[in-house]
Amino acid sequence: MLTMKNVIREGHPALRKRAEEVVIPPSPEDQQTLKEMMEFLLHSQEPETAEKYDLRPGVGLAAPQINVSKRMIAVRVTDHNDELIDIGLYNPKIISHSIETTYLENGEGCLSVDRDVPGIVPRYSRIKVEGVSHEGETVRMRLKGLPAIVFQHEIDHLNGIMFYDRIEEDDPYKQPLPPNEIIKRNDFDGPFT
Ligand code: LHY
Ligand code: NI
Repeated sequence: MLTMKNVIREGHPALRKRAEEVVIPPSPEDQQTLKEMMEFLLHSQEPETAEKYDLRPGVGLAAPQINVSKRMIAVRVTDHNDELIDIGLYNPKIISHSIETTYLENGEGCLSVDRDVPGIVPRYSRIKVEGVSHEGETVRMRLKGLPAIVFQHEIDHLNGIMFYDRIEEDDPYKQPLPPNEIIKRNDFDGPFT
């Protein structure tokens, strides 16, 4: 079982690498890794399990964060219709995106970052992601709101990008252009409300 001990922290070089494509069909080893990543998110969102194993609640995890430099992500987040998006993807890719940008009002955090980094992290409001599901099928997903932000955060990890790289250094609260919507995390259910 994965715990916070398996999550590498900022400063570790693996977080700055471009992760390798996963060969499809995925090997049993890659399948096991992705399964454990999905289980980690589930455990982190169950209060008793999270307390027992001292897990930080999470809605997304990328393989490089457990020191596996491969293009795999797990996401477990509730959308604006209260529908659970619970998915593991190999080789996820943003195939199109809105011009409109968005950001989380209270900023972003990261399971690999043990400090608060305040500021606006501009993200696309809407994205289309293509990838290969845990079941081995090519899937395309249209995402907006918090799920769109989480997928962008996780896909960034596959490219060695940390959320704070996107914060304007000399003016962290500078409003991004063009006009954007602001998302309050508590507009959503889940571990953060
Ligand atoms: N997990 C963060 C988490 O709290 C993802 C996240 C995304 C936080 C967007 C805030 C905004 O679940 C990770 O750091 N995964 O990489
Ligand atoms: Ni992160």
